Amino acid sequence: MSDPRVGILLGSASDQEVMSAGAEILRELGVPYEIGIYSAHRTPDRVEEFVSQAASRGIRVLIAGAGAAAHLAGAVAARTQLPVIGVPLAGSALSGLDALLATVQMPAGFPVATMAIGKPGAINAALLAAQILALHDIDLRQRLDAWRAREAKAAVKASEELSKKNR
Ligand code: RP5
Repeated sequence: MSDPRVGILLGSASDQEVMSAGAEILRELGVPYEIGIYSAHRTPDRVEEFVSQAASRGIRVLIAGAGAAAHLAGAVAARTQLPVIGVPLAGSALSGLDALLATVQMPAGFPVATMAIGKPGAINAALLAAQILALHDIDLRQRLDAWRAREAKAAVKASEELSKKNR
């Protein structure tokens, strides 16, 4: 794959399973990405290093997935003008509501585009990142169209099977 255009940051190794659903979508769409564990509290210097070099390395969108107090996306947004997409993750005693509020409630000035909690959020983050890149990439736009067409076809097929079973 060529140089990464999307950087996916995970707050912890425990976020891997859910966030890899987004990585899979980027792979399907042929969007080069890189993924790594960058904790805002355990390894803040590593976050700083990665984010400060991201734009000059060709990365155009950052996705940050974290759970619990979930300050990762905000910490990333504080350090870059690249668009930052936050994915709040469940797993804590509050099932992701804590992460949702921490991610979505950024004070004015440092936007984080916040997705749904968990796997749907990870998938939508990848699709939104691809859509941002597709603004300047007609081939990617076509691959996104094809992706949506496949989704529509699968929904119609599921509906037909459901009708058949209930005849
Ligand atoms: C957050 O706390 C991580 O993003 C993870 O979702 C949650 C729990 O992390 P671990 O204690 O499993 O490393 O920082």
